[in-house]
Amino acid sequence: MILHEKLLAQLPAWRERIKSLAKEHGDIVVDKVTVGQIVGGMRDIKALLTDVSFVDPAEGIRFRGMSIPEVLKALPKARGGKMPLVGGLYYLLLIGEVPTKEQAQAVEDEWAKRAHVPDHVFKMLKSMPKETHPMTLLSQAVLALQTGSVFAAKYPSMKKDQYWEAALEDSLDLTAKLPVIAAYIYRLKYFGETSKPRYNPKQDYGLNFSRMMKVSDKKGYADLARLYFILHSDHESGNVSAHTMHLVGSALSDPYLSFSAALNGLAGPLHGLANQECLGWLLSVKEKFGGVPSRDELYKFAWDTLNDGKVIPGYGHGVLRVVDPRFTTQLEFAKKRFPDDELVRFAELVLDVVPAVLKEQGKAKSPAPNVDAISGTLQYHYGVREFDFYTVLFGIGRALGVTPNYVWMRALGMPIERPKSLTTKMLEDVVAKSVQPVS
Ligand code: CMX
Repeated sequence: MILHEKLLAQLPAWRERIKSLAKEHGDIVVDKVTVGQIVGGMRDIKALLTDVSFVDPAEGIRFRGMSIPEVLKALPKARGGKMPLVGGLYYLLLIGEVPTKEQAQAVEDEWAKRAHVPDHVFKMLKSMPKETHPMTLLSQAVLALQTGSVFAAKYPSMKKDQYWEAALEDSLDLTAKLPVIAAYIYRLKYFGETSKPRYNPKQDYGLNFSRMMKVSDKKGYADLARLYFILHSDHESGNVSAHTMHLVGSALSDPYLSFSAALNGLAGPLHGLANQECLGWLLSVKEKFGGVPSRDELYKFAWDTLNDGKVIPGYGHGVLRVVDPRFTTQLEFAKKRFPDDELVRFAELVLDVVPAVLKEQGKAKSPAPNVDAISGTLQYHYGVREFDFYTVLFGIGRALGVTPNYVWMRALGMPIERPKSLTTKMLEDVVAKSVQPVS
C-alpha cells in the first residue's frame, strides 16, 4: 500500500529527530506557563507537537505548510468536479507531500476497499430512540466499529515500533466507513429509511457521500462535500477534538476508542456543535422578524443574545485573531455558485453586524467569524436542512486530520500524556512569593 511504503521510508529520520530533541535538548525552555494560563484553559501554552498542520493566529490554518487556496489549487481534482479528491488531502496530511493524481486515487481505492460496515453497527443505530442526537449516534457507531480494530487485536503481540502500522490500518478503515455511517444516520433519523448505503468503488469519497445522502441531484453537492471535509480536517492539535484524540490515543487506546472520544468533544456547543447552533441562531432571527431583519433589528437581536448570557455561535476563536480562512473559502464557494441565496446574503449581513457588536461588548479576543459561521448555510442551500446533523459532517472531516496525527504519534513513540496539576493554595503560594517585596 502506497501510504505504508511512503511512511516507512520517512520514519527512521523522523525518529532520530525526536530522539535527539528529547535526549540532547530536553532541558531547553520553550515557553513559560503563567498563572493566567493555568486557570484560563491553558491558552497559548506551547506543549503539543504536530507536523500535520499549524494555525497562525494572524493568518489561519496551513496544512503541511500550505494555505487553503494553495491546497485547493495543488491537489488533484475529482472527476467531474472543481474540488480536489479528498484522498489527495489525506495523502498530503499523512505523507507531507502533494500527491500525484495516481497517488490520490490510490487512497480513494483503499477507502473503496474498506467501506463495508458490519451489520451490528446498523442494528445498534436502528435500536436507538428516535430523538437520539446524530452526534451521539455517530460516536456510538465508531465505538461499535471498534470490534474490528487491528490495533486492539494486535496490541498483545506488537512491538512498539509496529504500532503505527496497525494504526494506519485502523485509520484507513475508520475514515472509509464514516461517510457510509453518516449517510445511514441521516436517512434513518430524518426519513425513517433502514436500507444500507452502498459505497460505489467507481466514485470518489465526495460523490459517494453525496449519492448516499441522496442529495446528489442537487448540482454541486459532491463538490461541497469534498470542500467541507478538506476544510474541517485538521486545525493543529490543541482544539478540543484533536486534543482529545491525541490524549486518549496516548494511553494506546486504539483509533476507534480515541476518535469516539474526540467526537464527544466535537459535539460541544463551544466547538463543533457551533455549526448547528449558528444556523439555529440565524433561523431564529428570521422567525422573530418574519424574514431577513434590518441591520438595526439584527444589531438589537445580537445584543439581546449577549445580554442573555449566551455566546453568538460562529464568532470568536481560541487561537485565530482574524477572519477564519475556512469561513472565507466557504463564503466564496457560495457566492460563486448561488449568490442570490437569501440565507447567504443574511450570513453576510451578520458578518457586517456581529463583529461590531462583539467589539463594542469588548470581551471576545477575536470578534471575527470562524468556520462554523457559514458551513450550515451552505448545507441548507443544498437541502440538508436538519441542522442537528451538521456536526456529523464536521466529524467526518475531522477524522481525516486526527487519524494521520494518531499514526504519527504512534510512529514516533510518543509517551502517555500526563501534565501535572497544582492545588489552588499552591498557586496562591507561588503568587504570594512572587509579589513579596525584596528586602
Ligand atoms: N459570543 C459571545 N461571547 C464571546 C464570544 C462569542 N462569539 N466569543 C468569545 N466570547 C467571550 C467568552 O465567552 C469569554 O467570556 P467570559 O470572559 O465571560 O468567559 C470572553 O469572550 C473571552 O473569550 P476569548 O478568550 O475571546 O475566547 P475563548 O478562547 O475563551 O473561546 C470560543 C473561544 C470559540 C469558545 C468562543 O469564541 C465562543 O464561545 N464562540 C462561539 C462558539 C463558537 O463559534 N465555537 C466554534 C469555534 C470553532 C470550532 O471549534 O469549531
